[in-house]
Amino acid sequence: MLSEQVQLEMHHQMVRIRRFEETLQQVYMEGKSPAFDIAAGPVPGEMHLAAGQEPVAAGVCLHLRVSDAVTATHRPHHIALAHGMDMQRMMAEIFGKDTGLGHGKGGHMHLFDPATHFGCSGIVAEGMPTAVGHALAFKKQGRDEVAVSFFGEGAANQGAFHESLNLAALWNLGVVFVCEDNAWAISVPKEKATAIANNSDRAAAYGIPGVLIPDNDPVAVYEAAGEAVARARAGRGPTLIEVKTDRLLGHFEGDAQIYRTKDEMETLTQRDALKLYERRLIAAGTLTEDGAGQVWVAAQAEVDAAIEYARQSPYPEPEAALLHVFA
Ligand SMILES: Cc1ncc(C[n+]2csc(CCOP(=O)(O)OP(=O)(O)O)c2C)c(N)n1
Repeated sequence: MLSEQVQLEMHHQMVRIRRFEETLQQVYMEGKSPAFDIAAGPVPGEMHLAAGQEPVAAGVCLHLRVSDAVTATHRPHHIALAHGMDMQRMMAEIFGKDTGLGHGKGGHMHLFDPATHFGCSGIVAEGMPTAVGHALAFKKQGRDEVAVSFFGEGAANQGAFHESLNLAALWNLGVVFVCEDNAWAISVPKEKATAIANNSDRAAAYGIPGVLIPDNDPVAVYEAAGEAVARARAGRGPTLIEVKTDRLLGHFEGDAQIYRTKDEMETLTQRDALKLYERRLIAAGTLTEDGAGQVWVAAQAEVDAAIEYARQSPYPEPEAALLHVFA
């Protein structure tokens, strides 16, 4: 049984993420509509939001120290927030501002933060070998920090997935691989691209534990991640966790999602993991209706402050364009 504190903290993190993603969804569209113009408005470029995938972030990251290494994907906000990234500097980076984590050069898919040992990339599957490298470094330094790699089920068909699992297993490294199976890689359904139903079964090929979380439940994720992180910290090697999660929004903002049926969209809304979890906490008396409302209001205020910080921040000077980049 999870402590009330952990249950409430997971709810808090999930609400923060949801408000962040939904607010950013609105702001992103400023200046881009009615004719979608990807370069216009305060947030230029693509935008991949993770509403619906909050249980994965909240359930895993509550076990981590900021000194643990985390790698994520082109859909990184939920993980970055749950791992403790500064929301204002993160938002400023998304807006391309000089006060951003990468002085506005990376944007939303390239959030790099030494303070929380966090990195992500627009290159699918990039984070897996990077996490193995982090874990190898921790081992050589005699530290008990762990590395966690989050990736989509589409990425699990890349060679880097297999290479990473093999080396992590062979060298007995403290890596937790977390597959966020949201059933879609852009518009490609999983069953059209993957030979087996559950990527967690692939762990057996490398002699490591494979754990399947069949629904988008933060408590189940928290429990599985607890074991995997403890195992990694104790020097007992890697684990692969697969969570069947839900991408409530499009692959990117502006995606018309013509590949999804109306029925699927309705089912997704009805089984929204955050709403179900909140109702469960209220039914159990762990949270009151008022208390839940306050969490949403506080989260909105935190996000609004981050948006305001990003809007007010200056763009980098043109002379800085070639600083800190490969040229
Ligand atoms: C190496 C590489 N190949 C292809 C792409 C184009 N691409 C961007 S996202 C994506 C789908 C990724 O699907 P998945 O790993 O399931 O993550 P999700 O988008 O569902 O979070 C693809 C193919 C890319 N960015 N990098």
